[in-house]
Amino acid sequence: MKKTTIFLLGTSFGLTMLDGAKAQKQIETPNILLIYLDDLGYGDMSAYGFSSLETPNMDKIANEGVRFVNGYATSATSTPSRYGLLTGIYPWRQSGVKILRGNDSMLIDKEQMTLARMLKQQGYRTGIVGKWHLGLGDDNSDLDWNAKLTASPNDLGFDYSYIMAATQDRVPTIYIRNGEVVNLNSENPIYVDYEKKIDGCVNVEDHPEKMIMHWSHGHNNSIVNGIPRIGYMKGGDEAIWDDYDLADNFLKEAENFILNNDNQDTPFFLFYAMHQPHVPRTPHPRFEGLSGMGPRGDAILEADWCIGDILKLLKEEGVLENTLIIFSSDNGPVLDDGYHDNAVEMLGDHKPFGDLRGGKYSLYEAGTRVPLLTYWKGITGPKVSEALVSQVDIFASLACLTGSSEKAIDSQNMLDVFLGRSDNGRKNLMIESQFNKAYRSEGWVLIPPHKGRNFLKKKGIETGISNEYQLYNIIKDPGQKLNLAKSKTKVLKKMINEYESLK
Ligand code: NG6
Ligand code: CA
Repeated sequence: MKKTTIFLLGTSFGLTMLDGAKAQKQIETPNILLIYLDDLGYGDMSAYGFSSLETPNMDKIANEGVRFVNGYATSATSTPSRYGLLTGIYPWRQSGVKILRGNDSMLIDKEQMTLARMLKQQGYRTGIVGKWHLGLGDDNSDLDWNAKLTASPNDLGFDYSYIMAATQDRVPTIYIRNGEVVNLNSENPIYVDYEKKIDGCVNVEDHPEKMIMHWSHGHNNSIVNGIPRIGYMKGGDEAIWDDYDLADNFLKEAENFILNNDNQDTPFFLFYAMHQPHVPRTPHPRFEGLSGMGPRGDAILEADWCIGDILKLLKEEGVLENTLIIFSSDNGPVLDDGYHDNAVEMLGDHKPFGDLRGGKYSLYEAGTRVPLLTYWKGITGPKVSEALVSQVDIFASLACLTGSSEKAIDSQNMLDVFLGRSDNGRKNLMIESQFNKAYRSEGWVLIPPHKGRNFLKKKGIETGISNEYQLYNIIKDPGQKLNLAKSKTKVLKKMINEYESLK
């Protein structure tokens, strides 16, 4: 891994030096560690001030780096947010970018520019460890888990990938390394079906007694390791993961990726896509009961511990000073997301949503406004930034940092903002829930009328959908309590015009 700083042009990072009439730009290539949690809410880590959990390692990144209070995922669910993060393109521009099943084909075209490909071009060794959820294989109608997959992260600029296909509540429940199922026994092939029950597979309907965890909604197909899941799966027993080892296993892979780079003087880019605190929540038994909030809280503590272990490794290896860490979450929090795990009952004073309205799946702020942190020892922070930034901007910002001329249509160069040197964030931002959009412009949020349910009863989350315009002053009213659409008609008109021209 890279321990020293490479100065390609100029001398002082981030500044433009005037050399006669010619401006030269400084370029740096630190290691880049992108830590991405799954469903971690704005209020879930203690640094944001709403949590009764103690997350010292996430807090270290927050308190020594830049902590964004107006940082957004592009979307209120996983697949679209990951698409926006990796491509720099708003996910709603491409049809079909919605929560994927475990056997859907890869959403991103193999030729498309991605964050990994751009950094690879700049000399990075690139890897992803953890949750993928952007589809695999060229065509899901003939997706064969028993052969090398025809499309995987390795076709999008990742030199190394060690992933779960979708989510831990979707089959197949297996690890995939560089496009091949890990520990596959060819005598016991894997079959996956999302349309119909596979004959002979252990499932909820035929074998309810095999469940050790119970579903509250949705997760009633195959049972793997006693946990009911979405989709049917049969075979592949040797390859099936241990749910309680997911965190340790991904951590080991992430750390090995960092360490294996030792003999090369190239920087690494690691997308450490953590699976916590998404359902089913199966923290390792050593975290059981530590949060007093049940598995959801314990899973967050487990994630925090993993992050601490990586920070320790970076320090021990002498590369913390030369590593830019970006930390965020793919969407907002949800308590009951389909399993009975006491997340609602044991919540206590903890506020996963912070002071925001809505949650995962929602057009209200808690759907997409997420923890967002940057930390580069000696360069960033400590700072709390109010600048408006989105994960979609990471592409252009890292392109600028590493001297790439690659561009992505929706990605704005926020490098100075991400490094805490400027407060000049985005002027506006499109926000997306499952199928609808909202629009933020500086201190205002517009939610246009949409059709659909305004409340997800089983999840206890307001969707933000209404048949009337909603307009909120998001600075004075972060909890979106007061709809000003009828009183602030001028602002409303301006917002509608801007929204219509963007969407
Ligand atoms: C939903 C699942 C939910 C979760 C989500 C994806 C049901 C009822 N709900 O369809 O449990 O898996 O998809 O979450 O099945 S995400 O964070 O990956 O977007
Ligand atoms: Ca998620």
